[in-house]
Amino acid sequence: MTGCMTVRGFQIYSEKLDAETQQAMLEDLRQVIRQAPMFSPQTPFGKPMSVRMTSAGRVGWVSDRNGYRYAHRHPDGGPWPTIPETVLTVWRDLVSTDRDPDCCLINFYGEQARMGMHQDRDETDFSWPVLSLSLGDEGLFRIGNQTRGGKTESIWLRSGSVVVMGGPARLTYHGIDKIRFKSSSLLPKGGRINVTCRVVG
Ligand SMILES: O=C(O)CCC(=O)C(=O)O
Ligand SMILES: [Mn+2]
Repeated sequence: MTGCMTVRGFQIYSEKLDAETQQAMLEDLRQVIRQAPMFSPQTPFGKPMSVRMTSAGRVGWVSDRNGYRYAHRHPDGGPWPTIPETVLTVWRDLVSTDRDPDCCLINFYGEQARMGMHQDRDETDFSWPVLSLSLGDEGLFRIGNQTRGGKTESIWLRSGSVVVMGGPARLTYHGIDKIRFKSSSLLPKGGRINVTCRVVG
């Protein structure tokens, strides 16, 4: 495991999770997806998002014509599964043992998927960091500023990379510009999974 570097307050562990841990986490996430299938959200403006997603935890993140928000139920009406232990272990290691996250959002990026520059600001409590775990193909992560625009820095997140976005970086703009499709063999059909854990408040 290599160390941690800090880019604009984002703590980046590029090789945090070893191959065995990645495989175990993937199996746990597949179990979550079986209970709470991935869906394709729409932005509040009615545009389909290129990323597919689902959640585990007390609440899940959803988006549709009614806005971006946390919901107690999956869009199908079912409950969200509990957050897998493999994910909680990383949270307790890098963020806190005092409390677990409320939401574990699972994003899937196919070959053409991306995520535009945004802030994570649908939570009511910003005092806790957001923990991000990457599995599968590499994704080009762009880090901006506390307000939209300005110079940015980009870094490739690979399978097993972990990012902690806390303190002043909690409200920094960020996004995913592209995926290096089939750069990893973890997901046999290619693609990238990103898991973000948040205290919602
Ligand atoms: O895919 C990533 O690495 C970032 C995901 C993200 O920013 C989010 O879900 O809010
Ligand atoms: Mn985000």
